[in-house]
Order: sequence, then C-alpha cells, then structure tokens
Amino acid sequence: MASEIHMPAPVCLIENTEGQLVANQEALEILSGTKNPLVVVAIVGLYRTGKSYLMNKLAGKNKGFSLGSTVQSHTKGIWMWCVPHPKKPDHTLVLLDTEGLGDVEKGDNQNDSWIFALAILLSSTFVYNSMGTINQQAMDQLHYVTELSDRIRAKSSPNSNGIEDSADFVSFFPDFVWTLRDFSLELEADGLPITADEYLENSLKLKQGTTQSDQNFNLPRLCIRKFFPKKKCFIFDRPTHRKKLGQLETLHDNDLDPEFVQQASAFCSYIFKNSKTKTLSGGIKVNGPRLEKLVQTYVDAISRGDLPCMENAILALAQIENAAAVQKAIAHYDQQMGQMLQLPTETLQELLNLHRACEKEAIELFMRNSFKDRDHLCQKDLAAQLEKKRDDFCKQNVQASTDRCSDLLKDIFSPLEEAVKQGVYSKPGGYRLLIQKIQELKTKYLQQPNKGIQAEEVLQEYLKSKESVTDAILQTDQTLTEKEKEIEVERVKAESAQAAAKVLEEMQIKNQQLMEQKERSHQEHVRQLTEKMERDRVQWLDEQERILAFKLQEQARLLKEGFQNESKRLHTEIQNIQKSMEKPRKTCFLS
Ligand SMILES: Nc1nc2c(ncn2[C@@H]2O[C@H](COP(=O)(O)OP(=O)(O)O)[C@@H](O)[C@H]2O)c(=O)[nH]1
Ligand SMILES: [Mg+2]
Repeated sequence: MASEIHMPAPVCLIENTEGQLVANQEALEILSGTKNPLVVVAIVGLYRTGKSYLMNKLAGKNKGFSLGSTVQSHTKGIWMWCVPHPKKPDHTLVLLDTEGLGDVEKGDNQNDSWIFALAILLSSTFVYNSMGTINQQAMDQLHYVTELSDRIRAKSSPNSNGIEDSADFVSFFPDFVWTLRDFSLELEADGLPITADEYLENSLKLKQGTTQSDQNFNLPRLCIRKFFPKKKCFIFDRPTHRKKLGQLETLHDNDLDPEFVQQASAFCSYIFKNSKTKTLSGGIKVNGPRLEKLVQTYVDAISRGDLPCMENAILALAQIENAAAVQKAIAHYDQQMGQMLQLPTETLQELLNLHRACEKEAIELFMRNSFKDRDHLCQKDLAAQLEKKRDDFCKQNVQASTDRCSDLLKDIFSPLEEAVKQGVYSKPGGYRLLIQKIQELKTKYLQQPNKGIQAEEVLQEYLKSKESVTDAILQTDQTLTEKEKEIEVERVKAESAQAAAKVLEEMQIKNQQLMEQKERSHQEHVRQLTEKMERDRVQWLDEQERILAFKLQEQARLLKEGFQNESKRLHTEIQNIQKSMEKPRKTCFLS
C-alpha cells in the first residue's frame, strides 16, 4: 500500500520574495514523502476572481486556500495542497493555487510570467480562470501564454531537425481548462444553443487581416491552439448575492445559487475523472519525489537566470533515480544470493546458475526503475558491480570448500598420522598396511558430502605433503626387495601425475564455465537493454503520432478558416516531425 499524505491545509510551494523565486523546504519535504502517482491541477488567473474558492471545491472543502485579503494572498507565488485523489485509489491530487498574478499592489510583477510558466511545467491540468465572458480583456490577460516560448525550453540543445522548440511543447504540456466565472450570457451562436466547449472553440477563431491589431488579436489564440491539444471550458454563474460573496467560505451548498452548485460539481467531476497523472516525456509518471526534483530544478534554473528546460529536468531526475536503481538492483541480488546460496556448492556451475538467475532479476529491476540512462553508464556500473560480486562469491566458494576439506582430512587422517608417529607402520610389511589404510581413508573422505569444488585438489595437496613420510616407511620396510621398492615408487609417481592431471582438467572446466558465464551476463544485459530500447522506441513513436494527429487537425482547421500562412508553417512542422520519425519507424531493435 502506497504511503498517503495528510495535509490539513495548503503550504507555500514556491515563494516570490523580493523578486526571487524560492522553493519552500517544508513543501518539498511533504512531496518527498508522497510516493503515489500525482494528478497535478494548477489554477492561474487574475487576483480576486475566485480561484482559491474553486480549488477548495476540488479539495472537497469550504476552507483551505485562503480567500480574499489574508496572509496567503500577500504571499505571491504558488501554494500547494495535496489530498488523496477522490476517484483514483493510490493517487494523490495536488492542487496548485497561484497568488497575486497581475496584482500591482502586491508589488513586483517581475515574476508573474515565471509563475505562469511554472504552473504549466508542473501541472497535468492547467486551469485558466477569468471573470465574465471570453473578451479581448480576458485574452490580453493571457499574454503570458504568448511569452511561453521565451520562458521555457523543451530541449537542451536546439533541435537538429530544425523543428521549432515550441513544437515540442505539445508532448509535455498539460491539458487546458478555461473556467469562466460570473458568466451571465446565454451560450448561443447564431441563435442556436452551444456548449461551453464550442463557445471556447469559437472564441479561439482567428481574425483575417494583417494589421497590428489583428495580429495582437490572433497571437494568444494561436498560442493556446498550438500548445494545448486538449481544451475544455466551464462556465459558472455567480455563486450567490453580491452582498454574501464576502462570506462564501461559511456558506453551505443550499445557501448558494443551485446553478452554481451544479456547475461546480460538474467541473469537479470532470477534473476527477479526466485529469491525468502528471507524465513526463517517455511515459515517466511523476510521484512526490519526482515533482520535488522538478520544482527544485526549475526554480534553480530561473534563479540562475537560465530558462527552465524540460529535457534537462528529466535528465537530472534520471541521474538521481538511475543511481538509486543500481543500488536497488544490487540490494536485491545480495538478498537473493544470501537467501539461496549455501557455500560451498557441489560444483562451480551450481554457483554460476544461481548467480545467473539473481543477476537476471537484478537487471530486470534496474530496467524497471531506470530511464534515460545516458550512454548506459548506470547499466555498465551495475554490470561491473555484479561481476565483482560473482567473483567474490567464487573466491568465497573456494575458501569455504578448502576449509571444509581441510577439516575433514584432519578428522579422518589424524589417527593415522598419530599411529605413524608412534611407529605402528615402521615394521616389516608396514608399508603395505599403510597404503591399504590410506586407500581406506581416502574412500571415507570421498564419501563425505558437501566438500565443494576443492575436494580433489585439497586431498592431493594433503597426500603430497605426506609423501616423504610414506617414502621413509617404504624404504625401511624389509619385506620388500629393492626391485619391488622401485616399482612401488614408480606406481606412486604415476598415481600423483594422474591426480595432478585430473585437478588440472577440473580447473580448465571451471575456467571455461566462468568464461561462459561472463558471456551470458553480457548477453543478458544486451538482451534486456534491447528490449527496453524497443519499448522506448514504440513509446516515442506513439507520442509523436499523437502530436502529429493534433497538428494535422489544427492545420486542417487553419486551412478551413483561411489562414494559408499559419497553415503552411504548421505544415513544415508536420513534415519535420514526419521526417524525424522515418528512421525510428524502420529501426526495430528486436529484429
Ligand atoms: N463574484 C464572485 N466572487 C467569488 C466567486 N468565488 C469566490 N468569490 C469571492 O471573491 C473573493 C476572492 O476569492 P478568491 O477565491 O480568494 O479569489 P482569488 O484571488 O482568485 O483566489 C472572495 O471574497 C470570494 O468569496 C465567484 O465565482 N464569483
Ligand atoms: Mg487566491
């Protein structure tokens, strides 16, 4: 079960003090503890247009983000409230309320466009709130949207295909919702009733003409059309009599205009049902710690005087998470090996097979938890660490086997050594007896279980170390002729040469097995990497297809409205995207 947060009230996330944007530590800590995927809804618009009140509705509360002239409204910036998502289990709804946009009295307006840009960068649904109808004033107040391409970079380096940077915005940008408050018009066009969405679409129609005023009219409309593939509009009646507006927080639904109650409820239902989990390019779902890093990266960039760059932010995220993914994979490998490995193993292959199974799981875990691993640096690091661990286990295995075999030999042979010392075999016929005894004890030793891979080697070493003793007994045994002694010496020599050859052969087999395992490890890394690259390729193509579909649709609309030039510009963008897709389309990594 994923962790859940409880925030009784909103906290400031990004503070705008004395012209500086600063991320608030308390809010970052709350995020770092929120492991659920996040649905992030941000609201932006002129001050005192009922934004906070509407966000409180999304939180299911009457109070929360403070209304009117309170402490909060004196703090310019972005406020955050994380609540359990009311419709998606194990998801957190993050509400971002912006303060003081366009409010000259609250001082410095320098950072208003940054706050606007940050709300776009951080949210998955972006709500633009305004009073009354969509008129030129409402559009003019949306001038921030026309500055976005000067505020945000999608790619760290200019696009090699020459695609205009803002063309990449589409894949990162939130869904757009326009909320119109105190809307008192009838929704109709040419005398026929229309939906709020149709009203928005109509309002985004461009004006024919090339005068400055035509261009001013068209620019924000074009930007909204160009940046936001998904648009939605909600209208709201005034919630209550003018006199009661000041006490909205204390009013219950039955004290409010029923139309408003119904409209607010429809808005909330839509957001709960349709707002997506915040997702970064490459299908990376944003959770608390990720949003925390995004906030830090963007705010840092702005403080440095740079443009916040979406790609860089993702790469910074990837760096941190991929390093953690290596740790996690290694911990899993250690845990699995620790649980299953009993040293010494009977054969080296047994150890290698176990390593292979655990290594496979570790690589899988890494692949699941990593993304945009530049030059596969982290994967290479993981491979190196796993290789070292395997070698360490091999060494430990040799040691464990050696220790066990030495102990066994000591147990089994020490009575014989004692007897030799006491001269039991230093008598006529003693040599034969000794050889017999040694054979008997060897058999006993070989029958013992769990000796591991050093059984033969340790035995041979032991016997070799005792050769001078047996030799001395042979020489002093008077029952044997000189000839028999010579034959016996030859026999012993041949036997130890044979044993040495066997040990050598075993070593060669072990080496061969190790080499094979190295190759298999490499293949496993390559196999899993290829699969991941293929998944990424498909995902990327999918993203591009969606952008293309949106652009084609927009192009058709521009053509229909008679905007040849705009349509041509979009056509170039479309061609560039199509061109950039040609190669990836043909390069299936699995074939
Ligand atoms: N006319 C009108 N006033 C509202 C509405 N919603 C809230 N208010 C009142 O407008 C004032 C400012 O609301 P607030 O939510 O703080 O606006 P914000 O500055 O945009 O966040 C408060 O007194 C609210 O009670 C609305 O839909 N229409
Ligand atoms: Mg407010």
